[in-house]
Amino acid sequence: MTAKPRRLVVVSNRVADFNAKFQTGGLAVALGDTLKASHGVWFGWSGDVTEDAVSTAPKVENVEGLTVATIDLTPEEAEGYYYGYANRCLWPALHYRLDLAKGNEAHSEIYFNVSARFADALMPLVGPDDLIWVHDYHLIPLAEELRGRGCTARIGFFLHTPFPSPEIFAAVPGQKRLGNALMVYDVVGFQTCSDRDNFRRYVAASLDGEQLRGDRIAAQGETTLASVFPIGIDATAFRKLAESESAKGPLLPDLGEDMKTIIGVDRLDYTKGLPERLRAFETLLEDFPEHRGRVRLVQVAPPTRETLPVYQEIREEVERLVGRINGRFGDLRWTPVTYLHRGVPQDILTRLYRESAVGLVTPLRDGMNLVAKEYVAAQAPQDPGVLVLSRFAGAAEQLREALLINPHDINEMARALDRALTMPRQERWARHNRLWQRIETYDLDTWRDSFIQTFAASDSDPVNLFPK
Ligand code: GDG
Repeated sequence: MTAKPRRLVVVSNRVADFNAKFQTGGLAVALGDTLKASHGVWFGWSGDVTEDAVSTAPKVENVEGLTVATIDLTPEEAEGYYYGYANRCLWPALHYRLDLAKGNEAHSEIYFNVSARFADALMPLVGPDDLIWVHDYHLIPLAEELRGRGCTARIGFFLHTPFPSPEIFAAVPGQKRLGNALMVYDVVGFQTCSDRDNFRRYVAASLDGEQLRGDRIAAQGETTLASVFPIGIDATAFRKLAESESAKGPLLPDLGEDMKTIIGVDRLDYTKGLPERLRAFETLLEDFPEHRGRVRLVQVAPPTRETLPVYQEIREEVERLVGRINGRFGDLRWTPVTYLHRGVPQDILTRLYRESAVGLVTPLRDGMNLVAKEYVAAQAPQDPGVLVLSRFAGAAEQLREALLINPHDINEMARALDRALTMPRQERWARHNRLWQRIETYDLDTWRDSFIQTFAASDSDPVNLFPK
């Protein structure tokens, strides 16, 4: 049986920057290569804000066979859709922070209208045999808008964030419209079983839906497939990079053989549990004085969404805690916390992971958390470090051999840090081995391919994204 040639069309809030000297985002690499090979399309917001955005045609460029199409947003759209409903209402609510979720009807109207604008611009670029893959919470209404314009292509959606418990989602302003819009997709993909189950329960409770066979659910006259596709990393490439980088010698200043490093890498977002992490490190130094002068925390925290006040507040809190710990415990030789409020290049990051005895990942909620996987992949297999991981990161469903902690329990975290810093090599090795196997098996290619195959599953033909 010959496979029907298919083209992949990826839609996300922003498109990858293909003019950048090197790609840092894993998604850009994984999807970029597939898109180039299938002569696909990547569509999204250019990142530019212009007064006449609505009347301007999309910018279309060709990058090695891939069509990159972008539109600008007006200042009102950027404010209402991106900074407003998406990041001030949906992002906190999806991470269980209803206290921070600011409902604003004007913003949610603009959010829905931006999906309509995306659909207008996308329609001339897509055909009936395309697979349209929409990413993340910014664009939930897109399938509904495309269908309303007569689009018959298959449309799938992947949520990179958690899907919260139904009681939380039911409290999101505009939730019914969102829930109904999700049901229009042919496939709705989640990071974890718990996210999928939350969605199922929400559909049953709030949309009078029902579960059909397997992952298929029905509500409001629509049926969709709600399935789990845990996102991964390019584990082999990461391990290779870490090996070649570590051959360059140590990156961190040599403070003697006894000095161990704990590494944290996170956008400076309130979901990542940074204050809790710093308090746990402080408690470690308080309750386990034997570690004083023998451990340092290196925290890389690049800025994100800085114009929103809640992000300015979290930055101030983090900086206050770093100053307090360093002032309280540091001496002329030893600075307990090294804090970088900026991004570092990929090669440096990989070396930092490799040189650190502990990877500390403490989100209060996280869709998956790729840093956890990258830390594991970067370890020297014979003498690996220990991953300390929040139970509330999606990654905890897969990475069960990490030291799993509750980031709200500062003392438990401090004890886990002590255990990680003193863990015998045999146990480190055994845990790492299992973690590595899972990361290598469920890598980025597996994620992409399993989504794409499921997505086209109702076709009798196998999918062929690479026509001759
Ligand atoms: C969302 C979801 C989900 C960070 N700092 C630097 C740097 N990074 C890279 C990391 C990692 C990526 O950014 C962050 O990914 P995470 O998964 O940890 O978190 P989010 O940004 O919140 O991502 C999340 C993800 O989407 C994918 O579905 O896992 O739950 O929230 O790759 O390495 N990279 C470099 N320098 C830095 O300073 N080079």
